[in-house]
Amino acid sequence: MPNVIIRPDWHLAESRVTPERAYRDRRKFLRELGFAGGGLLAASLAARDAQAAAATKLYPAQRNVAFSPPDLKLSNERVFTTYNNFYEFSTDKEAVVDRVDKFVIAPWPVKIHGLCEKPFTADAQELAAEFGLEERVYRFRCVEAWGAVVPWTGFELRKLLAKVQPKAGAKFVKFVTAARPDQMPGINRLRGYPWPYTEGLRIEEAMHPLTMLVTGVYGKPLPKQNGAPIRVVVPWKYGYKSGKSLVEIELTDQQPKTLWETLSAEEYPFESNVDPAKPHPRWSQATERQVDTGDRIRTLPLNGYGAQVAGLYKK
Ligand SMILES: Nc1nc2c(c(=O)[nH]1)N[C@H]1C(S)=C(S)[C@@H](COP(=O)(O)O)O[C@H]1N2
Ligand SMILES: [Mo]
Repeated sequence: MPNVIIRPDWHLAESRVTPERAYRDRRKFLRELGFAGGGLLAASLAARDAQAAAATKLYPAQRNVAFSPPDLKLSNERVFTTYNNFYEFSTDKEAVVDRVDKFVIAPWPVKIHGLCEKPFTADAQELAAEFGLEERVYRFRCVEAWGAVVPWTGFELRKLLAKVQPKAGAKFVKFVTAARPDQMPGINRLRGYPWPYTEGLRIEEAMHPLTMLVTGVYGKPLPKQNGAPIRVVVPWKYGYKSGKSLVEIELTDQQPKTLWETLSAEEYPFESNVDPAKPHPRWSQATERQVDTGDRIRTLPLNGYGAQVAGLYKK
């Protein structure tokens, strides 16, 4: 090995590739978490390690009791985190966890753009540090008639939207998730699917305080199979609205075409609020099987969040 350091193309000073403000915020973030030092940032790989280490300091986050009903009993962590719908890896829920090894989740730039005054791009870790994390215990209801009670760690999406300042014409928020055939073996098996997995909300739904960007679960950073490093969670809608491993959030004036709506609009319409009175074309939605105990419980309208969100749907 010749004793020369070859700088790869990507080795640019961070201050040259990152908008100045984002760069300063990141320095502040690392300093606050005890990873001070300009030299560290210049060495981007070291900074990355530091970020990963710093990230774990953000967990567990304090539980927000106002958003965590005391009567909800958490689903078993091992069961919930190994029973996954993540078709980019596998359609077999119990196999997803064994197929995520090659999935690289850091660094992870997320682009927030579209019809807004202040678009920006920031790493998922920086977003977690900037907006602050809290834990909330939410019900989770998959369209396939299973459910769980999950302690998510994250922050309200509306905080991020406020930062980019949506323009008046912004009526919808589109979520785009990672699609990397080399790291996600399920994509090659479902070639006919309109990848990337995309989802969307009306802007009023996205701005609702219940809608979270989630970076952790069960008091730890999100495991890859649950959508690391950042996903959205919309607890009153069927689980597929909660896109995993987000790379882009776009404000738009058009209702986004979602992956599931494109595949089967009658079965998976855009709105998709949990509704026990409205059966899926192929099965009832009146009850749900709890994923860990196997107990069958009655499904609640708007998944039990009617008091908070019914106002969004007044005609
Ligand atoms: N990118 C992506 N996001 C996704 C999915 C997916 O296949 N790919 N599945 C959805 C469905 S159907 C459900 S029920 C939830 C499952 O999330 P969990 O594995 O964390 O329980 O993720 C949703 N988000
Ligand atoms: Mo689902």
